Amino acid sequence: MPMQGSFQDGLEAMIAETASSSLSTESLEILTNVRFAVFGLGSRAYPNFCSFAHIVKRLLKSLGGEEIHETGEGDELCGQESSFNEWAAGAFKAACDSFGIYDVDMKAAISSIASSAKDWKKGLFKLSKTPVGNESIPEALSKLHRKKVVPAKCISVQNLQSSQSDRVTNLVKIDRCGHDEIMYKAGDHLSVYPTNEKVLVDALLDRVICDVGYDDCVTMEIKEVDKWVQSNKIPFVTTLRQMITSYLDITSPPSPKLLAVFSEEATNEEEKNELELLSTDNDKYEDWSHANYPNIVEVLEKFKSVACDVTMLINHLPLLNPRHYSISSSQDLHPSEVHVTVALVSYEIKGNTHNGVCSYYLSNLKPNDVVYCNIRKASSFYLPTDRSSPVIMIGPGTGIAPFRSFWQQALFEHTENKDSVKRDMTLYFGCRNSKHDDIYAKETTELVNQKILSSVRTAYSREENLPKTYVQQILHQDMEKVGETILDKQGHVYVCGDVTMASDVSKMITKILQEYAALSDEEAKQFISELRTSKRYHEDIFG
Ligand code: 2AM
Repeated sequence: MPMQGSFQDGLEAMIAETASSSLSTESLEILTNVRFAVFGLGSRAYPNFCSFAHIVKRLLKSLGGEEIHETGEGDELCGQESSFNEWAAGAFKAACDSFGIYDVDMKAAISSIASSAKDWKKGLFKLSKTPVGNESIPEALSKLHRKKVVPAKCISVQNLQSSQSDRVTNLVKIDRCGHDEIMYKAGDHLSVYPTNEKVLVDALLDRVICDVGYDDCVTMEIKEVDKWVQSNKIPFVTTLRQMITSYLDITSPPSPKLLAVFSEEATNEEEKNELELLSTDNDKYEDWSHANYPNIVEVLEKFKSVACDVTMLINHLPLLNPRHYSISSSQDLHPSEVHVTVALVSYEIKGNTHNGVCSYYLSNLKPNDVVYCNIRKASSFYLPTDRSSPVIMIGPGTGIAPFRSFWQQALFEHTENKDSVKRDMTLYFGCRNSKHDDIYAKETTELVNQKILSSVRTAYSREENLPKTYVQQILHQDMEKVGETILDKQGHVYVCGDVTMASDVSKMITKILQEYAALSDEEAKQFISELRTSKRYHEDIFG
């Protein structure tokens, strides 16, 4: 999204301040006068694509550093891996030139830098059976993700949409089981470590070549010169079934690098050539992976002649990452629980059903099932500490999720001390239809009656006999109140939901400020930029 100078500057100042304040004096000293190159990761669907990388670059330059290779950008929506490979090759060459290193095998070195996986060759990796018992799942997840993961328990899963709706949104209640790692504040995220669908796991196990049993305790080893050592990829004892169920991502489309290995291992010439083309032609790869979003099982089903050694797969598959959900409960109100609101993702591509890994996993949980989780802290998406600051919450669809934690928190505050200042909280919600997906209508009506919520304004986009309405139109209808809250009462604005909605809402608030206070377009944008910098305009956005 093109950014206005003023807004960009405000944002940069904020991120730069965070970056430098997070670095200790010693680390700043270490980073003085270094030769460096930066590569940023991000998604072009979001504003401020790769901003952080450019800010780090400027910070290092301001500390006297010399940038030896142009900053690279990797867009997760398109060609991230190939952008990185190209950048890494250039950065490595620049580093060799800069440090006067001439006697290196440039091609081999670049190929090993530009790949997260070690090159797989027959005989270089093996799975060894071991009498040692398996690592426990939370310990294993903690090692893989370098953050303590703990076992919680499912209390209930309740579909909030009507039974006639063709979509599912679940309220999932989880027992924290007393773990400190699941202590949270309203606004934080719950990170859930899901498992892959059993049908996919079984299909993959049936397809791979391996000489150990699926349920044998094994370690993955790699040959280094003349001895076998444990591979870093899965650095503990586990079973093949467990690896594929809990630790490896088997649903994202295979990377070009893995397709290149498949091409080498295909015995059918046509398949070999097609795989080679996909692995080397970035445009073809992007078209193919966007059109089909094929998982590894579908790819191996299509390319039947590929001899798929299981160690090759383990080496190349990415880790199964946790999914982060805005928390929908207040820990003060429910000390032993944490709730999330999750839309079930399920769609068909060319006759194949694809389910979202974690939404499907959560949807199928039964009471008492173990769920591995921890907390991801919000950067500033918290209720104002000053309870007299009015709050505007904007969250269509599952964007409403964190606001349930806010109103529960307000309810707790009021129950705890009836004389304390009551917050002024207005909710702007959007859904298709009052009958099917007005998911928290009953709860919020009750809270309005109790005067915990000042008002709830709902935009119905597909209501019978009513024009299509989005939250931003209702915000415009409420211009006086919105303008007054933001400009005159030092209020806070919270927006949660998808990136397009968040951008449309931000434009509408700019327009409202212009009309309410007779500001120019530039002045209104500048004002929003200041709101963000002063942490009065908060966004929790997902793709
Ligand atoms: P729609 O599906 O009818 O287009 C929750 O998803 C609600 O947000 C739905 O009512 C959806 O409407 C609506 N929505 C979709 N795009 C939006 C946007 N850009 N801004 C605001 N609301 C949007």
